[in-house]
Amino acid sequence: HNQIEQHNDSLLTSHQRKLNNLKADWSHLDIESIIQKLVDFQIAIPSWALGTGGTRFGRFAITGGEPRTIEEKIEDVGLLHALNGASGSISLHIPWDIPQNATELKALASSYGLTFDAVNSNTFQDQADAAHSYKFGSLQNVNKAIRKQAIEHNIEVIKQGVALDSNALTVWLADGSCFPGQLNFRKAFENTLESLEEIYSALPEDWKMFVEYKAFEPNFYSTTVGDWGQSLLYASKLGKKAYTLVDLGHHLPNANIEQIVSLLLMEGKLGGFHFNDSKYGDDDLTAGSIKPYQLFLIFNELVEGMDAKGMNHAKDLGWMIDASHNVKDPLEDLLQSVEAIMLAYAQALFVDRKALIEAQETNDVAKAQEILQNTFRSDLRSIVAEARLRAGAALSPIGLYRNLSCRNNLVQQRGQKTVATGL
Ligand code: PSV
Ligand code: MN
Ligand code: MN
Repeated sequence: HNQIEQHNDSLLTSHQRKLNNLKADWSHLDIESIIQKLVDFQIAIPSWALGTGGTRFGRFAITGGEPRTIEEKIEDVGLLHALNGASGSISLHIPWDIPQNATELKALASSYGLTFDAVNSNTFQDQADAAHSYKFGSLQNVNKAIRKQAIEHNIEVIKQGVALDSNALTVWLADGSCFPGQLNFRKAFENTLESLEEIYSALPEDWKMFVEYKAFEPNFYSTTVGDWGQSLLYASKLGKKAYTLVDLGHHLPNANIEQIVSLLLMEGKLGGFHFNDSKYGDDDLTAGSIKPYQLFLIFNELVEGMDAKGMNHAKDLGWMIDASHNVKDPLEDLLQSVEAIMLAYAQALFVDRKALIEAQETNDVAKAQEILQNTFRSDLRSIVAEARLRAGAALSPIGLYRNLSCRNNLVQQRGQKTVATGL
């Protein structure tokens, strides 16, 4: 903490100057309440993004000091949270993560100010000790015994999550087909729904189930939860605890994600996000690295829609990152993702809503565009930095991470050739 204070002191004068200019330019806004919203906003870090990433063509180790255990993954997220004050939870993927002593893990997490976000089940890979293979799908499988195995795994994940005080299960299925004729779409849907119903009935009262959709990969002819329409269909049939989860990389090219978000919110069925960015497919690149304007437009709909419904921005949806790459230090990569998400949120909070509604009501198209682009093109980084400062975090998270040689320290502690569990 001393190190954070020293770091902040060294940047304070320049920070203050930028912030004051910004406040003067935007004096019509309630800046204090915007800063408070940014302080409250937390984004969950995926446990699987902390170590070696890769593609189906290969995996390259990170620069060393990779977390080997859940405990070390929690330490890494604790470090991120200390630096940016906005990464207050970790999302586990089971069985890539095998939480053994929930009481100890909770104590460790809370010593870093962390909680456990949604737990993820995994029926897209075969486990060494499993009786059945998921080669032809899990919850959709034509074989009831295989469906049962997948259902039981999900129920086990819920139990693990309950012990960790998590309150949501994310179900992403690789289920689908590779070739025409392989699958009866209706039966696959019905089997999947029936399986999800069994999982749903094992959810505690205050839990949510997130049904994540994806248009393609690993199946390339059909995916059984392939788009937001199918996810919404499952979630609607399941009941009020089931929601659609939007992963930004899971759409067909050029999909209007902001419109999807707006309508899911309208229906009360938007559960949350897996943030990442992409140029081609499910690239899982750093959030905001390719299409920052799209990220802003999504947040613009989120703020508009959540305010219309009186929702709490920080608490009422699941905010998660699902991005990882291995040409960067994963911790720096995650700091960049969180920063991009916070910035897009800040930009959306700065939009002149009243003027936008007026422009929309009078079909003043150019004005509407001006309003959105005006905030998007304004440099709001100092507002996000101010939120970090108030949260006791660093004005420049990556700057401090580098100054303190955090990666080197991890290599010293853990060794050069450590390999994280998981993908
Ligand atoms: C699938 O592409 C996905 O987005 C799901 O969320 C999985 O759980 C995650 O990636 C695993 O990498
Ligand atoms: Mn995802
Ligand atoms: Mn994905």
